[in-house]
Amino acid sequence: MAHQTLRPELLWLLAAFTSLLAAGAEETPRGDECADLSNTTWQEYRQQRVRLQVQYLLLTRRNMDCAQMFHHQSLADTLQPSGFNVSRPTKVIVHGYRAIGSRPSWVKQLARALLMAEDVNVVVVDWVYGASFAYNLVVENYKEVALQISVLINQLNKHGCKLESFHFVGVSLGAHVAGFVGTLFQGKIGRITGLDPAGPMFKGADTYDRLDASDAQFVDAIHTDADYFGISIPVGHVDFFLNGGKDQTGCARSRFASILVYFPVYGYVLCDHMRALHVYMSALSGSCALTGIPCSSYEDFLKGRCVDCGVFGGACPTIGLRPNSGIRVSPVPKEQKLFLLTTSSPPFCSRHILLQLEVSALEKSAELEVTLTTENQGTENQGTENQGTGHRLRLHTDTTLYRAVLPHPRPLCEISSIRLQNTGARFYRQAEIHVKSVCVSEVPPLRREEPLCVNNINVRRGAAWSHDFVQVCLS
Ligand SMILES: *[C@@H]1O[C@H](CO)[C@@H](O)[C@H](O)[C@H]1NC(C)=O
Ligand SMILES: CC(=O)N[C@H]1CO[C@H](CO)[C@@H](O)[C@@H]1O
Repeated sequence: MAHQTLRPELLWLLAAFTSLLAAGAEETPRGDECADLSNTTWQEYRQQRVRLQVQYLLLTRRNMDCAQMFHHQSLADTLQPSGFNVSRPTKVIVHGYRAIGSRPSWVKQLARALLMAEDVNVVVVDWVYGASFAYNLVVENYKEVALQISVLINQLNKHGCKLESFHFVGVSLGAHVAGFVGTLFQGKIGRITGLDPAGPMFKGADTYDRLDASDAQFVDAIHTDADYFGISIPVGHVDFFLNGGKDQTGCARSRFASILVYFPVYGYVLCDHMRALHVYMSALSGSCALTGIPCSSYEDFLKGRCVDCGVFGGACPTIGLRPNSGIRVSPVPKEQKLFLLTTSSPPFCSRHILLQLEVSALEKSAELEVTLTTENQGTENQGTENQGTGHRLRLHTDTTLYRAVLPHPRPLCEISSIRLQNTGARFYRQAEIHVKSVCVSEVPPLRREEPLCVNNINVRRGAAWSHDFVQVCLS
């Protein structure tokens, strides 16, 4: 495995410091009969050295909020008393690196979201002991954890669970653990979903050592922190890169500043990284579709060069539990990069509006601010950060045609007005922009929906121009 930029001594320091904050954190009261993930402290860790202590929790619709320990022994004769039903598919949740040895607080939420969506067995892999403190040591553990999980899967397989009925959901480093389980079963596992699969020490790794499309019959991944904790390369059949896969809306811009100022608030540093998990949980609730558009790069996507899902026969892949993410072509393409824009809060869904602009040749460069508004402002309390702020488009002297994909919280049919402002108030800027046409349409295109267009407008410097659309949404 290629050892990359991460410095172990830095992580030890981080671990030592954060363990001071660990005591009492993330502890919630619980009934004695319910099992929970382990937690460990720095002291315990030092006394025990690296002990994996992998254990499993089981949740089903019968006990959605009260996990049971799921022992190997309970598999000896019959599974029924445990509540595990071999006729149902099984979701396996694998958490990732735990810097401070605390139990991941999101596990129950994810298990619940999975159970609400489908009547399944949810098995939670608890490897908090092996996953805590020094990242480089944890990375040494992950294959051993995968090996232990494979023993459990083998036993369940003997009891009648088909390999294709298993769906692993791995978060961060957990995605690579799931990937290695997949490798051990020669890709016969049904599905692996990687939620921002870990990047440090994995990006340059051989596909044998990291999650890749050969690890399961279908592998999907969501990328939200590709420039830091996450991996930047596609690792599945489909790879959703949210907002380009690096910086998420509503998360701190400057990593350096966020570490210095908010370091004790661990979650803040991980905002981008954990966004994949939160978006996935939201997608499971099915309140709105998170649809990815295939494109070779984020830049091309933003420039409106990729506007449909022709490669998939027209149906765009969605985040969530649909088989093969909704792809019906066969064979499913590999390492397909998909792009989508999201809002900063649940349910995160954003519409993609394609703006097409044609101007008369300019003598000087210019800047045009485009704002789309929705009539019923009152109903829009979710993800309105793109509302009203406008999108700045740089206009150059050498081109007259512009395309851009903009996020918008509401569908095209609800857009009630478009506003253009010539914001080039500084020197050497075009005084008046003659817009031959400006059109907005939705990406991917909806059937029977014509673009909204306005032709022949002069937009003077400083003064705003706006136009109201009269339209209704067909249900
Ligand atoms: C197991 O699942 C199957 C299929 O969903 C169902 O028909 C059966 O009743 C379940 N068995 C038990 C004991 O719940
Ligand atoms: C840090 C922390 O959460 N410690 C808890 C770990 O779990 C034991 C019992 O399982 C608790 O007693 C600790 O308080």
